[in-house]
Amino acid sequence: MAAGILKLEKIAPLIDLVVEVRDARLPCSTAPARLPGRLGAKPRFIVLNRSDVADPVETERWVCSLRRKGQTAFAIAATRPATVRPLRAALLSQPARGPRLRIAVIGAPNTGKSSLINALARRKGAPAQNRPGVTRNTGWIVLDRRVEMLDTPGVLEPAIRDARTAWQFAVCGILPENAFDPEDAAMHLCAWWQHHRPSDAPHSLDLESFARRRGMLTRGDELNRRNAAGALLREFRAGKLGRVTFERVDDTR
Ligand SMILES: Nc1nc2c(ncn2[C@@H]2O[C@H](COP(=O)(O)OP(=O)(O)OP(=O)(O)O)[C@@H](O)[C@H]2O)c(=O)[nH]1
Ligand SMILES: [Mg+2]
Repeated sequence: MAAGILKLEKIAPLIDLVVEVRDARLPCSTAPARLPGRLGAKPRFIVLNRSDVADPVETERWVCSLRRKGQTAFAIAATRPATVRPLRAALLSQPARGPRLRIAVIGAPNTGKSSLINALARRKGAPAQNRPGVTRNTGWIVLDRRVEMLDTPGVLEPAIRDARTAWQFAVCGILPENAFDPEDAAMHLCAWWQHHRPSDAPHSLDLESFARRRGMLTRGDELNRRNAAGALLREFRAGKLGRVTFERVDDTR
């Protein structure tokens, strides 16, 4: 991790612009606490990714709020290339200091940095997988004749300020799977769901009825809580339980 941050510091002088990728479900706490070295002083675009699984009204509010504060912000879903077009056009119109505009894509683990680069470059140049820690090295990827992008590993781990942020990181897939107990994370999500579930979510959420609906109970009506928790987290992450934003603009004012 420290070595990764050192690398970011070293590449800072080469960079014209930083694209900071955050999770649209946690737009506040997935912001890196501090950008290393001179990267913090570069022009920056803030990108709220995974907007396809976040509450669309909240995402719109976040983008407006960031723009009102003078920041350049976009909501995208890197896995849906059409949503990336306005960001791509804005990047291509940015001035470069040298023959090519050099952009670093940074952010927390598993927020979709490599997927974004692939969507912008319109090809699969950067390895992307659904677990944190996939990108291990930095690497340049050409976006067009005069723009290149640097994929970076998710070394800028955001601060886990409290127990709530910890379980929300766990359910959003930002923590490695071996860093939390899935049953515990699922229980927290079920408790949160009681008061905050999306208006179009048909059911309240508890492990047992979830497992029953999915036919996951054994013949003796026994619940394998670990398996049920794993399935529940997978469905949540894929947006199948509803589109959820944990951090609302109004809560952070
Ligand atoms: N639903 C949804 N999934 C996404 C989106 N963007 C990325 N993903 C998925 O999220 C997973 C992680 O994406 P990556 O692009 O590897 O994330 P990363 O930030 O590069 O991850 P590290 O390199 O490990 O830090 C992949 O399975 C992607 O398909 C999105 O906008 N919506
Ligand atoms: Mg990556």
